[in-house]
Amino acid sequence: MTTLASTPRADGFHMPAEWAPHSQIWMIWPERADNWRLGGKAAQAAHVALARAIARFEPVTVAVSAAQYENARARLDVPNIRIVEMSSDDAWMRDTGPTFVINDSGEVRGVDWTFNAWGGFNGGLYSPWNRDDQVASKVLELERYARYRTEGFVLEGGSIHVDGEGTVITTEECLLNANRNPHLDRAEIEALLADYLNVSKVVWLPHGLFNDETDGHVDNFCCYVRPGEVLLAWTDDPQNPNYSRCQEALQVLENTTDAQGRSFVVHKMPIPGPLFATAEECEGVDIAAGSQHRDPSVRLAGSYVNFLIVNGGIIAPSFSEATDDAAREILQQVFPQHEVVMVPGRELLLGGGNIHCLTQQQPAPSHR
Ligand code: KQY
Repeated sequence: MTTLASTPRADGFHMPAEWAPHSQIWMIWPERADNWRLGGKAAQAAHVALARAIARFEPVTVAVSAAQYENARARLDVPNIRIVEMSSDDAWMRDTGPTFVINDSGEVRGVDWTFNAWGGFNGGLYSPWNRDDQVASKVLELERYARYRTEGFVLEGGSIHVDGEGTVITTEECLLNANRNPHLDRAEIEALLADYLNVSKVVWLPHGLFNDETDGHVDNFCCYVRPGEVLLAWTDDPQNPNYSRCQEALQVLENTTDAQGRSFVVHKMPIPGPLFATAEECEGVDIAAGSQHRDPSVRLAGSYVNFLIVNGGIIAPSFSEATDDAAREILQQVFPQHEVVMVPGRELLLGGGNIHCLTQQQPAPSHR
């Protein structure tokens, strides 16, 4: 595999928006018993439903351990789904997989960010994480794509959203957190985002969603629906712990412009819940040193914003909540050309994230 010493920006590559055409979606089979209850069995069933929903629109590759290979292969026996054997520490392909970049000739490469399990030994979610940190490199090797490695610069794919036209949205809570890159200040981080995503404007939201396990990933809180338009998780309830987070994000978005000088149009998406794990659900998660303790009193960071755009479709989580119908209507309204498909998201949420966190889109190379 070729690892390049230059940067995407220097080489004329940029991260395309999620709505640009894909060649496939990457996922990882969940089996970590100290994260997914009942040895991962409930989450595996949810993954099967998710992968099958995506495969209606585009090919899916699911990375799976040797131990689970036969099981995953049998349960995902669908023509559009490829299974490859790959080691990992958990299933969060958004954060451990590559961020794909493309140039004007349609050539694709990948950025392999340094990964530290969402905070290393300062609030990270598990240890070790070396196999997760190898996932991006393995994906790029399978695809024969050249790799840019940001050795020492920690970033997860769920902490950024781009419009493909020069703007990235992220959160201060995550990227400026001392448990990611304490050796870098805001300006230095902006410079690295400019180099590796090829953006010229960074929009900093102060926080992500309350109690998100990732220190406020933007992909659970605010996302692009098209250039200049975003969907923001929203509550009007001052008692909701997200109230001030929503207000301050809206303030930022209403008082800034993007790389092209556009003001933002902000669509509001209701936050479901409050959602909590049951005592039984918590009981089903293995206890292990260094892993998160599960507690039924801890509010889950459920969000409809954690959806994936696929070729012609929107794959969004449902939570069996009264807000599910409104969420579907909003998604259909902001994506009138896409078919909105909702899949059950509760089991995914119990593991600490949702559909966007668990998937990574690979842009289609264009042959000009
Ligand atoms: O991107 C994400 N939401 C990953 C969260 C990891 C949670 C592990 N319990």
